[in-house]
Amino acid sequence: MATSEQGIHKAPKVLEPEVFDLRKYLDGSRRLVDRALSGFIPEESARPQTIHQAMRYSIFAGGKRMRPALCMAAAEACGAEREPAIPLACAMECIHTYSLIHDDLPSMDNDDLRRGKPTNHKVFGEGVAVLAGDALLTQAFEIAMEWKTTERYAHRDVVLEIAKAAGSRELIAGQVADAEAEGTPITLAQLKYIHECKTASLLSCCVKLGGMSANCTSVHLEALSHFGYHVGMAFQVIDDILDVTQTSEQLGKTAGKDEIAKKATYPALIGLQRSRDEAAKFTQQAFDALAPLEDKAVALQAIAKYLLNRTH
Ligand code: GRG
Repeated sequence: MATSEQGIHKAPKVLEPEVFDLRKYLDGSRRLVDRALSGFIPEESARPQTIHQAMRYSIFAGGKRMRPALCMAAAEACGAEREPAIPLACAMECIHTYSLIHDDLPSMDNDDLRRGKPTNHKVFGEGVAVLAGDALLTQAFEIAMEWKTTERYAHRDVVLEIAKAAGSRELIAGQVADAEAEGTPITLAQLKYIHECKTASLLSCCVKLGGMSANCTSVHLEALSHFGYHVGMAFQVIDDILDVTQTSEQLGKTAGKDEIAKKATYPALIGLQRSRDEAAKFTQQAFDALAPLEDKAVALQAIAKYLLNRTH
């Protein structure tokens, strides 16, 4: 019989909602990660109080916690429990939250609303918001060092993954290219590059870290990397769509900003329906990438499906 290691795989099974309770699963992941984050990030009373209040304000402002959920689900897909992946899941949520704080700054997108609350700089001032972002980025690496190494992966491997995904060739590259493209006509290929850097890299990193914390094989790591990339692309295309179709109340952040800022987005370039088709195509590619993991990837499949159909 053909095995995963030989590179011939069964197609992933189609999930039936009754066999997997995603709501319950995501609530469980959120509880695990929130409890751990609360222990990892200094208390509000720690000196100097302002910076710790600002860090905790944004990290506990009510984000969807999709990146930690994907990280932990990837660990399960490789045969481990969620728990060993928790430090890496928390580290990635810190990096994500830092990127949102900085993205909202007056010198960037200048936004007033995030996660349904006033943005960090609106509450703490611009200087503290910059520092809260910096501190969360640094905190991520401190937290990553709490992770227990496995036979195949050392701290060096996970730190390198995180640093690359958050660095000037990926996350920061996306932000720079995005800012430079504002108000200028760009091609779909250029937009795809922005989305890959700004969103898909970080999501792919989360999923790979989950696999690493389960001591996954290189075949599985490659599969997870492809899955994360395609889920990330679908996620950002859907984010573009929601900016046009939903209200600020529904999103917890200012809706319609892309059009006002003359940002290139999938709907602006190819229209809403084709954008929906593209998001569905990326999600299908994500499902296909899971084939080597066979039927252990139920949670990853369910999350990918949920992200395609999300409304906020
Ligand atoms: C270094 C000054 C400086 C800035 C860096 C890299 C960067 C700022 C910003 C990029 C961040 C960005 C807005 C990426 C887009 C990804 C995206 C759709 C984020 C929203 O993710 P959700 O919907 O948010 O998961 P929640 O709040 O639910 O966690």
